[in-house]
Amino acid sequence: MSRASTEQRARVDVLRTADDRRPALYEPTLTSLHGEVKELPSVWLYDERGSALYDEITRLPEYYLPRREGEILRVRAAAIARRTQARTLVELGAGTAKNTRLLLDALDSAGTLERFVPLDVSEQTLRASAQAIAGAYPRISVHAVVGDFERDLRRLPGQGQGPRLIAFLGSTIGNLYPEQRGSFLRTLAGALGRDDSFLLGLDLIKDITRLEAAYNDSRGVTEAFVRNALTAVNGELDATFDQRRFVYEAGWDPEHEWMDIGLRALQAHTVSIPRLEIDVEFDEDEALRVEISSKFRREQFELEAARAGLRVESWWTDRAGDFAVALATSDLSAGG
Ligand code: AVI
Repeated sequence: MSRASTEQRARVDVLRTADDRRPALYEPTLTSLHGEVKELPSVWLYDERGSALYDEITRLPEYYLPRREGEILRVRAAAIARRTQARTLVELGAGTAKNTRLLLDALDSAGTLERFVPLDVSEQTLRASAQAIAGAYPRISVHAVVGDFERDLRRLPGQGQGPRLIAFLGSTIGNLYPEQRGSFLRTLAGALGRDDSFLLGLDLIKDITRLEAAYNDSRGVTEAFVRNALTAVNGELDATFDQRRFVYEAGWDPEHEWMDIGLRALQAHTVSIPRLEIDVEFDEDEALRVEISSKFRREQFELEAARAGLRVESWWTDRAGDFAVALATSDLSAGG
């Protein structure tokens, strides 16, 4: 396959540029820094450097999630391809799309797949992975979308062109607060057509030591990933966050059943954020949350999905029972 034809088959639509997204971030940043627990919206994690660090996280020995998900997909991908007959594979929050290749392989071998639609906020990462996938799968076209999976679900290519499989892998859904997650699942149920399916990766509740180890790796890559959010805010908003005044912290919250991930102020101090026209005062030991990562139980998740209008048709786990992949359809689609 020549270089030109690979490029022709890899189109990238930019629904939201970094410049569009930035002002939309100011308001939530302001609000979350004034919450009961101070917080930075987790989107600050995913600039180009953050996306590269996350990619590194997925290869860490402690971070079992992608390997467990891969184990499930290797066994189930052919059945998923048979069941869904997908002509379009959409991947939400695509990043570097590694486990997606298992789905692409199966759908490509089944002969149904015509297009791959990865959606991600990081344009650079998306462009690179769109090119790589177009090169590796000569029979399909790649129509990448730079956008936001919470807001752009109804604007995706492939609608009305046969069955779509919408995949949301890696347990990224765990990074949404329960309320946000509910509204995402409802929007998704409304966006699925009667022939469409939804494939979701979910990290399951397990031994706390292992959960905490996954977010406190020995090489400090997760810490660098989280600290990068401060660097991003300093760069974009002229803020004065001083890394030396914070210690990294990621621990299990048993009440909410999520990993609470962020930084803690080592001493009382004030951070200025000129672009938001605020000064933020930190007490000694005060937390600054940067992300939550919820972990799931089957029964509870199925109820939550049902409330949103999704029917979980299959639930597969890896041999150790660490991770689940769920295949769902919508009860809301016409005739569904
Ligand atoms: C993207 N997401 C599923 C990751 C997680 O495990 O919640 C983000 C992450 N944060 C720290 N390590 C990985």
